[in-house]
Amino acid sequence: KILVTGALGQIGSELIMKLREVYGADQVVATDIRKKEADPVVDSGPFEILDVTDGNRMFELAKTHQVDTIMHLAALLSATAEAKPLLAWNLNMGGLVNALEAARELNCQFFTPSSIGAFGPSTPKDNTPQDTIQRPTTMYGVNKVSGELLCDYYYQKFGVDTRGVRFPGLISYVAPPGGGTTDYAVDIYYKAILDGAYTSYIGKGTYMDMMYMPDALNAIIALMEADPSKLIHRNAFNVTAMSIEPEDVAAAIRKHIPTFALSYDVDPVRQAIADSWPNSIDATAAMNEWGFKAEFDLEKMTEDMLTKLRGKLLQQVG
Ligand code: VAH
Repeated sequence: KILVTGALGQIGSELIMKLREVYGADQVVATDIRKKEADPVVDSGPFEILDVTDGNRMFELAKTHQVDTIMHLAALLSATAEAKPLLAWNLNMGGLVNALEAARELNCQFFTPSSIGAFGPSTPKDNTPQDTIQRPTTMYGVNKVSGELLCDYYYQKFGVDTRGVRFPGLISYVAPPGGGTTDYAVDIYYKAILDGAYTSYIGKGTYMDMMYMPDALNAIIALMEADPSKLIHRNAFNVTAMSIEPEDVAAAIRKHIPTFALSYDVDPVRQAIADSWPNSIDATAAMNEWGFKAEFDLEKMTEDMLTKLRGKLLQQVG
């Protein structure tokens, strides 16, 4: 059985449905700080209210449901964390240590995502290696590097089977992301359909790694099911599907919406975060150690995003 925190977030809202499809609805306990009415995550299987800073309740829920795996997703993303750094430290690190302690005490396998945000300005920017300098200059990045080290510590010191990936920007159409830097690459698709135009807060020529959500979900399952004897690394593997900048996304959209117009109104805060991150990362270790493979490139992702969003948005517009 799997307990997932942050089940109503951008990753959680799709990971829950995927895990329930693969392992059975009753095998996946979704938790989040609040309950959403008439939400597929809440209605398709076990759901519990959990504030991850409450270690006792985390332990009690994991024990009661007799879970053998904890997937810890609840966290504040980069832009929000930069606006509220102390809250981010307390929630991101307090939640993580609570989840790791529950996994240690109950002998659970453990997953939590790191991010390309775990790299900083002194990290090699192009084809960033798996093992390299990590001196991030954002609170989110400090949280992610600390989290990688803490998860490796729990593996080395206590034998907890911790595994993680450094996610690039994730693009999806189910739950709108909240408070990220890469979210321009999600917003652009929504606005392409609703307005035929988008004003990007990330500047022209700003390359970042991205991945379509279906590839992210498959990566989590592939890593967690991988043969542990083959894992040289654990926390956390570089994974990516593409390195793109706003103009690339606009060009892909124009293949479907020829009149799509992209303009810029750069947000200095999120631009500074993006500029401190790699342009492209190297995912060779993930490919070699557990067969990571992304199926969606920019063209394929754009086609699927626009198709799925048209259905979703025009249904809402009625
Ligand atoms: C963010 N979407 O922008 C997240 C992610 C690599 C980006 O960490 O903060």
